[in-house]
Amino acid sequence: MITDIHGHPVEETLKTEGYVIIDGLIPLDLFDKLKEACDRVVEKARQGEWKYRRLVGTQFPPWTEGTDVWGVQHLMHPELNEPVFADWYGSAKLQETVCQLLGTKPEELQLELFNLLINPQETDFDLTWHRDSVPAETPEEKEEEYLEIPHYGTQWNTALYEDGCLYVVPRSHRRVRTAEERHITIHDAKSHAMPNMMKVVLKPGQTVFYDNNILHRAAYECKSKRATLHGSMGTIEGGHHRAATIFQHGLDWMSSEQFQSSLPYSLEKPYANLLAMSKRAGLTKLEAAPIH
Ligand SMILES: O=C(O)CCC(=O)C(=O)O
Ligand SMILES: [Fe+2]
Repeated sequence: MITDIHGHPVEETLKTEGYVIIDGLIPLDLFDKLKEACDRVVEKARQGEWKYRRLVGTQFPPWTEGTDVWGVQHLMHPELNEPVFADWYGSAKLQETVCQLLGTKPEELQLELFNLLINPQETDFDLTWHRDSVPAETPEEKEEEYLEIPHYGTQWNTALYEDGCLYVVPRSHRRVRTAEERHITIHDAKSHAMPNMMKVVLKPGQTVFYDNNILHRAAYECKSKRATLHGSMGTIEGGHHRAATIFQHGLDWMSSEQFQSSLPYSLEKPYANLLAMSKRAGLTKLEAAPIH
């Protein structure tokens, strides 16, 4: 059984708190290789050689404006030619953790997003308080409805260097916003005074899984090096809603033979499950419109 840093079963903490911190999901022999691969892809993204990147000034996809980079997208893209990313994304303990969190079996896992969050170079950059799949302006009744939709997936941040960028409001993931939270998310979205906010500090090698509907924001500082692996995996039960969340990131490059043949054995079934989700959603490409 996988437990969190306090010795509790991970799925229980995630369910009650909306986030859970776990040690040791990077095998020791991969740690340095991941750091080196990150340095290379960060350099390519900053040089503009890698065009799939998140740019300062824009929070949600698509990222078309700006030059300073805060994230590198699509780490498993065959053109990046860094197989260590898929090796880790498909590694045994990570898969076991995701299975335990989702209450599912390895053959039912779905391959999804794998990106990198980094420090910008020119200016600090704050993301606004948000829930990933509920826009701030959503009226209360709709918000309640959206929060009931099961995710059929989970997402995580794994820090390669100490990371104190993420702030969350514990236990906010399944209830509608209070009047004050609602006001902040709409009118003062970069507030540093959100009631009950908590800074999530990860030591190198620690992972936080968080419900993507927990109220959260991030503060990106150009002075402290950040290279935090940011991934998600789902289960075969994900429906149209999951498809919209995942495919808004533009994953059509994953339909290539080259990508398929680059995957380790442990990701073959999760990959087939991703393709099956896009078919069920009636998509002809692994792409969908932005949610925000
Ligand atoms: O930078 C982070 O840790 C969080 C990023 C985030 O909230 C997002 O990409 O939606
Ligand atoms: Fe987010």
